[in-house]
Amino acid sequence: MKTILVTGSSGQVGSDLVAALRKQHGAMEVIESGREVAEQLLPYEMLDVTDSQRLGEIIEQDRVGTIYHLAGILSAKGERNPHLCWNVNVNGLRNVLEAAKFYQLQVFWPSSIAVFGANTPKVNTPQTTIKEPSTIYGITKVTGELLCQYYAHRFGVDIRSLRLPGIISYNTPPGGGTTDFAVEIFSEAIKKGSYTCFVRPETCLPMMYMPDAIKAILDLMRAEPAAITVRSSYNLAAVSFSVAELVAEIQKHLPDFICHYQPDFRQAIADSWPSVIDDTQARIDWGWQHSYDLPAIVADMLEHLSRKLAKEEALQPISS
Ligand code: AKB
Repeated sequence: MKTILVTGSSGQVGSDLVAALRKQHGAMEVIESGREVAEQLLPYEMLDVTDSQRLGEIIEQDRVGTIYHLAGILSAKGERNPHLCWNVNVNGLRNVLEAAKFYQLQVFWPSSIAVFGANTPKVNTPQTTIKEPSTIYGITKVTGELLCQYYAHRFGVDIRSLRLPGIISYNTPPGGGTTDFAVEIFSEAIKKGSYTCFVRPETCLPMMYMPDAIKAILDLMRAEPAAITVRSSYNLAAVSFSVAELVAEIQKHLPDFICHYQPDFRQAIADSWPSVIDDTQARIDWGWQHSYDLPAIVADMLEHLSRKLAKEEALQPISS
């Protein structure tokens, strides 16, 4: 039987996706990979995705049949280090696509709403529209989408992709995105009762709860190849809300919660992205449907995160 390799498996989406894949396929069939030396009981490989030789070795040695290629640098971190962002996001993806062509692998790769820019329609952003991103991250995602489409059409690689919105979750924090505020706000609300947000209250972006994101990835990968009419990347949507709306929803549970605002360079990135995405094509082609709206996300996040933070606090050593 062929195994599944997940790159960037310790990241926000990776950690939840690995758990879902292991439940579905068995713990030993899913191989995590990353750059950290990890003490692991379950299959784990050290991998820098820019190293094509190492990638090939893992594919051969572990009989890999599918790659979920999640390793990448997000928007805010990318602006701090554009060279690293290009190298990891574009050269890493190209290595995966070359390997997929050679070993006939199925591939999932996340694109992002960051492919859009200031000239894109902001509301009901269509599947096919202007893509002129202002960030290096967005540029790597547009390049990646074109590479995916090229490898699918020219070489028959079964590559599937989604333009992910901001993902909200409680297991693993996001690392270096513009939408990170929509995750950080929850732990700060519980721990401190206040949060200083790096974008303005009226900033409205497309968002999705992690269980919906995992369902979308698994549904897309299970769909019949003939149903996949988009080989660049599908628009994918669930909910859109402003920071002020998120704050108001949190205050229904924590009435004393206060949000302060101190916009930084991430405001310009958020302002360049759409606020509502049209994902009709995904709904038609492979039956995409989301489950969580804003009230459901907030209630579930606060419940799980409160439990997690209480457990972490109980495990803290008592200082003398
Ligand atoms: C980011 O903020 O960089 C990501 C994304 C929307 O791609 N969460």
